[in-house]
Amino acid sequence: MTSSTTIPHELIQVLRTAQAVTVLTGAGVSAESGLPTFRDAMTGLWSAYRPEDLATPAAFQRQPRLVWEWYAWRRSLAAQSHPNPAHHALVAMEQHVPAFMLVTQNVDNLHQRAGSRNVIELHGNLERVTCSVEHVVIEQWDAQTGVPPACPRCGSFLRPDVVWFGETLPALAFEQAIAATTHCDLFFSIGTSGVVEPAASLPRLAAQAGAAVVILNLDVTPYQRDGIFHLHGPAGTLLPDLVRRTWPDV
Ligand code: BJW
Repeated sequence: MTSSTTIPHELIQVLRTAQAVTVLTGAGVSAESGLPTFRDAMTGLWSAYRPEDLATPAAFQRQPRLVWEWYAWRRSLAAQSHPNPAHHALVAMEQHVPAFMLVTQNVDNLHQRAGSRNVIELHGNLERVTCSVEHVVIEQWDAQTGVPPACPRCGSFLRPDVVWFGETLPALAFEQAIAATTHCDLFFSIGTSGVVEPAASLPRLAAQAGAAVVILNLDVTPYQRDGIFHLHGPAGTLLPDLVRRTWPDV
């Protein structure tokens, strides 16, 4: 369809009449809140840290203290940040679309804090911790029991409730994401590099199921092909613009 930094009129028409919209988000949506992405060459987390040292079950087994402390730092960064205009625009979009689902890879909780209601967390949420053995969410624990702290039920290490490389995604969340992807008229992929599976396959799945697809990113992404709207620019500018032009009352 088109590749542009301005919003195509055709997209505004499609969004205005869509009955079901599904949005996949990645770290780029939170970049304008001051949170680092993963793969930016200069500022991305993986430019300073190796994923295999921090975001795998083997890393946690080898160096549980290091992994726990890295996630504690990330949790405090997220807690100090605020939702940006991209998060708020998605809240407004949800309020105007009959069936809306937000599928996020982000663990920073900013969509939820902005007020998005139908949110599927594909990669977990930094605000929760689980027992590393029993995998149950633990609400309260004693920080004096060590780093990482001990599970109050069984004494095993606690861990962040996020999905590391080599782990499967939460089954229900993934099923719901597939259903929302294959039953929408319009699918957005926003601020994600589209390299981490299985989330990376969702835009293709949506297109195969007949949805119009929008890829919104600062950069060129793997989905450069015909039949897709490409919006290049910051989500914090383009999304509010799209929402305002689609529903001028906003
Ligand atoms: C902006 C912007 C602005 C910036 N505006 N845009 C099939 C093929 C190959 C490999 C695999 C496969 N299936 C499974 C795998 C293995 C693996 C995988 O995908 N590896 C690839 C990297 C090769 N996947 C898994 O292991 C997954 N599990 C799984 O599939 O289980 C089944 C299975 C197991 C074992 C073997 C086979 C199958 C689990 C993946 C878990 C990912 N976890 C992480 C960490 C979460 C916790 C934490 O936060 O620490 O999730 S990794 C990290 O990447 C994080 C993110 O959610 C995820 C995606 O990153 P995202 O969001 O796309 O960020 P970036 O930085 O990559 O991109 C940001 C984008 O924003 C850029 O494009 C910018 O341009 C843009 N941007 N500012 C608009 N203002």
